[in-house]
Amino acid sequence: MSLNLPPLPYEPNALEPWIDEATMRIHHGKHHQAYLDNYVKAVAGTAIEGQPVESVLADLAAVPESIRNAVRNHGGGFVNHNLFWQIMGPGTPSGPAGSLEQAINTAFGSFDTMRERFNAAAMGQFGSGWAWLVAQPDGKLTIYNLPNQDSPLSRGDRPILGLDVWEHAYYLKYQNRRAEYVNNWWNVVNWKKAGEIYIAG
Ligand code: MN3
Repeated sequence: MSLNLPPLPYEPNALEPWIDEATMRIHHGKHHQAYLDNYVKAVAGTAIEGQPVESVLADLAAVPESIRNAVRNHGGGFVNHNLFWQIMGPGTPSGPAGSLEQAINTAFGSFDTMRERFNAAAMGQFGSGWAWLVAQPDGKLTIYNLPNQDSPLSRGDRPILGLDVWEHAYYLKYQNRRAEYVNNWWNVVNWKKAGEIYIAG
């Protein structure tokens, strides 16, 4: 099995003005590509080469210790960004619908509360990492942040929404203004796709 960088599902300028074209090009073409290249390099010739990256991340303890950190960082970076591009899009509906909306109301009381808690997770991540809305094994939603490229899959959870708060995700446009980036990001969340990912679980 060979791994390829999935193309962006829209043009690199499609998320303007919220996420700028230059950031999208570098983020996808350089950063995401580098996670993939480094993952492929790390697993080459090992027992986990050819396994789905998601399954590998779901059982890091089974990964040989000599490459475990590389797999966690670069494999995580690869699948996290695969999701990130998908759950964004231009001209998307402004909020969740259907079962995802119901699950959000059940877990958080309201969409607004969910969004506040997600923003707090994104702002509370010290240094590089991600904010996550995940489905736990029982289907219930929860929110947390994880450092670096750690994947919710490694905790047994299924990511529904993830927001990259590494500086490479926003620094060209927003510099140190992470809060502005986080708030603006909601304008490009693809709720249709997020709903499909939730249901597919
Ligand atoms: Mn990134």
